[in-house]
Amino acid sequence: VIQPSRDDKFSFGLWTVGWQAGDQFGSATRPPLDTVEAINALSDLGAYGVTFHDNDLFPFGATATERRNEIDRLKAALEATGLVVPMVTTNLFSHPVFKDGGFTSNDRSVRRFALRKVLENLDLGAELGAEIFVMWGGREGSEYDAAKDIRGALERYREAMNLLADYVTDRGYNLRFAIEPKPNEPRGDILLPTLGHALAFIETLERPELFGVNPETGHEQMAGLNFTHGIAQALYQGKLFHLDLNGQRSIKFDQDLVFGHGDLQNAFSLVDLLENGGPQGGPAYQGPRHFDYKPSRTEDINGVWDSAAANMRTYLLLKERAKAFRADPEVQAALTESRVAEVNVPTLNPGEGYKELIEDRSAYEEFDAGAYFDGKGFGFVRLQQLFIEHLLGAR
Ligand code: GLT
Ligand code: MN
Ligand code: MN
Ligand code: MN
Repeated sequence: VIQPSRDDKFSFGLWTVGWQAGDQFGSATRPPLDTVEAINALSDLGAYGVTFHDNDLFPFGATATERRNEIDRLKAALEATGLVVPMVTTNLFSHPVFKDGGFTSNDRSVRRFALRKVLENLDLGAELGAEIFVMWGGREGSEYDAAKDIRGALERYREAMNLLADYVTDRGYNLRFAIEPKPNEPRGDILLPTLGHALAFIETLERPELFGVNPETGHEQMAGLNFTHGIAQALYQGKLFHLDLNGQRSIKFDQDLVFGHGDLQNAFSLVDLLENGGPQGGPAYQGPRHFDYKPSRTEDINGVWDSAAANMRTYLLLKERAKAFRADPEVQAALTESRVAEVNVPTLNPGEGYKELIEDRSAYEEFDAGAYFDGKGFGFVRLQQLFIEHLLGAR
């Protein structure tokens, strides 16, 4: 039986199950969902954590008393269920004041306001024991090239990140930042549009060690990129601080489907990487398996919980399938045939440099490129068919 448990570390944003399903073309189809009800239901389904924006919990402009009241209700629900808050984030996109961005608005007073809003939310994250602070800059960008000085905006982004890093360091908070890239929507073009842009930007910061990425499946796929490859690079660079799992079918608006309901093959290779890609074949990532999806507009509250359960169930099914894939002797033979492990062998011999390489006649003068490739393939298609057959449960 497939039954999610706390050990699986599944977490959900309150804004996911709580989404009322309004869109650009129509009003909401679901009533608001209370925080405590959401936490109880997610706990019953087997999740271990919840995440939220400040304004998922209390409205923009809430008084100190209203804010405290909602935080206390949240804390009581966490205590009653045993759920934790692994990550917190700030809403710098819903209120009209952020229409040209928070950290990078052309209006300096908006930028100062945004920074204060985030500082206050860092205190809340620390109070709740969160270890990751996500920053999705959905409004940081532009529609028109002449309207935004991109280098100036990146400099302001950097100024903001450096200030926030100073704050958590001085306060002694156990918080690290995860930048969430997205190519577009709501802005025509968003700054730090892909995981690669974010990784490069992080290296310009004063405390780069405090910054990593929070890649979202659909966001990379909206840019036509391979999510599994991106996650592998983030892991390779020690920067996978958190991740947003969901589903997306090709390059189009952000669909936020259930995990696996988009590119299923990519979801399978991702779970295989996360669960079996570690140095000894174990998990390559130990953090929360966080779902950032939107229960479709067609669904009522039962559909909301069905879809929440579907995310976890699909993940666990793929984990089971990935284990079977790895254990299959035919797969192991195909991996050997395809020389998949050979890429881990350094290209140069120990101590070898370009001088020795140039002296090695077998590497070049005597290397028979024609004979080597004549009639000999890598067998990747056979390997891929085995991958598909395991995914289909046919083996
Ligand atoms: C918003 C966005 C998500 C981000 C959230 C974090 S907010 O729903 O579409 O991808 O992860 O700010
Ligand atoms: Mn999304
Ligand atoms: Mn997201
Ligand atoms: Mn989203």
